[in-house]
Amino acid sequence: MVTTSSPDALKRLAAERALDFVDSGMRLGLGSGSTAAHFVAALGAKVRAGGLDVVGVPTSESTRRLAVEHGVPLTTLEETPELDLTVDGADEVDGRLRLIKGGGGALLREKIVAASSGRMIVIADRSKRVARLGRFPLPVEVVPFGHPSTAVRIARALAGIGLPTAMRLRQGSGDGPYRTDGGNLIYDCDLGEIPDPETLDAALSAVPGVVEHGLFIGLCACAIIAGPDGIELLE
Ligand code: ABF
Repeated sequence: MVTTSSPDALKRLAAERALDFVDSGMRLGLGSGSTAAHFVAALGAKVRAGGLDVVGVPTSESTRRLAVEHGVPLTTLEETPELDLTVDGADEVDGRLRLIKGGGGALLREKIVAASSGRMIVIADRSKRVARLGRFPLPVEVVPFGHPSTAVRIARALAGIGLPTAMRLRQGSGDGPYRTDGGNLIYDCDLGEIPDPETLDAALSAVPGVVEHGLFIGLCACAIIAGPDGIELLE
């Protein structure tokens, strides 16, 4: 039975609240994952009812399909390089609105779309709110070329700032490794706790072969966190 405190009901609650931040004429970034899917569905319902004139840039192929299904008009960053607002989920959110994202594998497009937006709002249930980032394995997206060698250099970069070096190449649902929408691979890093996300951000970004990582710092302006006792807005 779905109650108002089931994780999915809380995700829907946060997603529906995000509609309050959407105005007609906006160019939107559409996030990925189950929370963002609730937002796309709610947005589509409002568009179809004739109450909202917006265009969206999806952050993944699955969100693109969902947006089409729900009647959300789409554009691309090629046609529309600057967006007004992105609404997306997250795997972890700390009190300074720093995020871990990429559990769903869409981190590269999610970061490009968020960075192209005037504002990014994260929607999440309370389980995503953490005091310190890092319990969720940090996804690091790498190009396939020479990836075991890139993994060695990621481990060195982690060790260089005193972090654990355990990581796993993400596996796909069939044979072989998981492939992102861009055809890249993901290493999930078990860091436990990240004392200094900014230093880690810089260290990972400096590794040749790393395309992107799941730390989102300075991108999120507001988080809508839904818990059994109501909604908390972090700004
Ligand atoms: C996307 O979906 C990702 O960045 C994150 O990994 C995931 C969150 O998933 P869910 O909303 O399904 O919990 O936002």
